[in-house]
Amino acid sequence: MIRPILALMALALVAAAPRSDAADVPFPHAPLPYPADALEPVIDAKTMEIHHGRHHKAYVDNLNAQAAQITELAGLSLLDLQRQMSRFPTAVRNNGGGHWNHDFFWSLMTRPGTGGEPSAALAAAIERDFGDLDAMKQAFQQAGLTRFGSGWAWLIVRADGRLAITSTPNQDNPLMDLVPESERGTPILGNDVWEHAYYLAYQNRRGDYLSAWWQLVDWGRVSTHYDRAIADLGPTATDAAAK
Ligand code: MN3
Repeated sequence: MIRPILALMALALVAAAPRSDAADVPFPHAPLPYPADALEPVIDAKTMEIHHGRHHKAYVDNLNAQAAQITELAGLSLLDLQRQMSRFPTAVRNNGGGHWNHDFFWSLMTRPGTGGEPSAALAAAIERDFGDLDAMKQAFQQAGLTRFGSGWAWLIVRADGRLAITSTPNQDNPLMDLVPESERGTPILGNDVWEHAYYLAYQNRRGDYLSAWWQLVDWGRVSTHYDRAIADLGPTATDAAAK
């Protein structure tokens, strides 16, 4: 009779876990915006299923568990949480960052070769700040490649309206108020360089993953993020960047 008892215990554990797929949690876990195999062959379906369904879900479940303990956390939007992260414990930093970073990451990708090109405004800003698109890509890949251990590579709009490449460890991101000033800004593009993002298909070849990943980038989406980041800064920063 041990077997049915164990099964019942397992069911009870499942029922007690925070349900991040439910609509009534402060921080819901949205489904992927495309089928898990949509990004093949650059990112395989199995990697996407594990990455979204287990890694990302764990961040969301943990964040909701913390929101049940910390009342003021449940009242914040995910974006506002990033900007006030220094007020909260490390577990919120890791899981709240992990949730925002992955939501952002899924939204930036689309079927290989269908992501178009940067808008005229973004292309002009890339030329101004990097020389050309290839130079920006090289700098971005270098940031991802040289991030020791786990973390993210980012293309950000800085407070002065200029573009910059940064990298953050773990699940930090450039929105967080506890990230050094030199790394801070509004992300318009980001790539996950944790091994869980690429290891099944690329093993230790992070550089191959980083260079193949460009096939997935939805430049329409990145351009929209750029426009919003510039609009949020207001006309003064745009003028300063143009000089
Ligand atoms: Mn990840």
